[in-house]
Amino acid sequence: MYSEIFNIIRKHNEMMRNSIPLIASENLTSELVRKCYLADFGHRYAEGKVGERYYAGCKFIDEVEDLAIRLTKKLFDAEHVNLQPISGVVANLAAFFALTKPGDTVFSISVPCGGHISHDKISAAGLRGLKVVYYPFDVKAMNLDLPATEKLAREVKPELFILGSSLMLFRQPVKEIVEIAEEIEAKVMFDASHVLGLIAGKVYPNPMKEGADVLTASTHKTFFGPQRALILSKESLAKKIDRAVFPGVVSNHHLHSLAGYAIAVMEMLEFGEEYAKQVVKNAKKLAEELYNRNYAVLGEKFGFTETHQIAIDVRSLGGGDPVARKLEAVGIIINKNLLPWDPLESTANPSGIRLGVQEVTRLGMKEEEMISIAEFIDMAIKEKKSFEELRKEISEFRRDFQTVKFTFEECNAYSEL
Ligand code: DSN
Repeated sequence: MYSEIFNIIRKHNEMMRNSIPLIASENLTSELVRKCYLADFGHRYAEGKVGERYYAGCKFIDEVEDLAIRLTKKLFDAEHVNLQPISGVVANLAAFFALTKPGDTVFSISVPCGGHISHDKISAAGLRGLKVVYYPFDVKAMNLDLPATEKLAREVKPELFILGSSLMLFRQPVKEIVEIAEEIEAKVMFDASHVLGLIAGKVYPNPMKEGADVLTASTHKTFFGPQRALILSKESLAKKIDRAVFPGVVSNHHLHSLAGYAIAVMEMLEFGEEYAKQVVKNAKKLAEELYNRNYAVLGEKFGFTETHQIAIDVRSLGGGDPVARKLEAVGIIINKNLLPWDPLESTANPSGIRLGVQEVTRLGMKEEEMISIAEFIDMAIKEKKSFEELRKEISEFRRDFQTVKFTFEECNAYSEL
């Protein structure tokens, strides 16, 4: 019976090895990171802080967590680091517990404008009992409407400003929001899940250096880590953050991925700048190539993107759902995405699609390959060739890109069982 599971995994690996992976929240880990998954750590418990555990047997887990904290501090020049949240939503929930009380008001970017669900009432912000007010949003600039935000903030006086999004094409005005926050004695939190690797690679400004109080992030989108999360904060908030994480929202943290995370930080320290630069170059190139093929790529006036992401309005092509399905049929994996004018009810078939180039960049692709990807996307959407033919061509195209780069020991991207 168990072999059935392995067969399914093999089929999945086979599918991914022959596809063009463009989901903006995913990435590949190196062999070194993956090896750590199999260590005994994953069978153990390590509640509490390094050196103050509630379980015996944590001596070596302490050494790894302590090293991972020190490396993370170095990478982000951070005052305080907590590596125990097991996911981005859990990190956000902990930050809300540390920074707010029930009934407080927060400013959030709405989900159609790119905000993450955990910043909203239906998820973590709602669980903490927070009142959510949406930032005024400038759709053309795909960014906050700063003058309108300033005016609204003085009227509403929120306790917390939440920045960072799931659809984030451009740099958000952290410094300017910090100035407003200081004036009304509010805090600023930046959810860097999507751009953590770009911050590490110094192509996206570090929000903590711009005055944010707290940074939360998952570690596996543009970052090289396995799936987990972290919180950086000012030293003055360290106790509150640590208490909110444990015993607040985490008991044991996920030790199977702790050592792999430490390796990912080392990879970022060594290769992060080169990788992040290439990610942004690739995103700009792919956006430009699609725009030149008459796709309604957002952010044209601002160079399309400053991150790993591209957003396209595909209403004229039937909407995000049929477009994503067509692309999946030829092996191009993307997600349908709400765009700012979409009502929440349109999630089944929103106006847009979102593409991310971080994973193909980690596979070694550069600008030249972005031209090929744009051509494949165009041929699939406009059905210029049969899906079968395109699937074969994409598979052939992928043959030269099977190895995880920007690591100490390059490895096959999809390990065989
Ligand atoms: N919202 C998911 C994404 O950006 O794909 C992450 O939680």
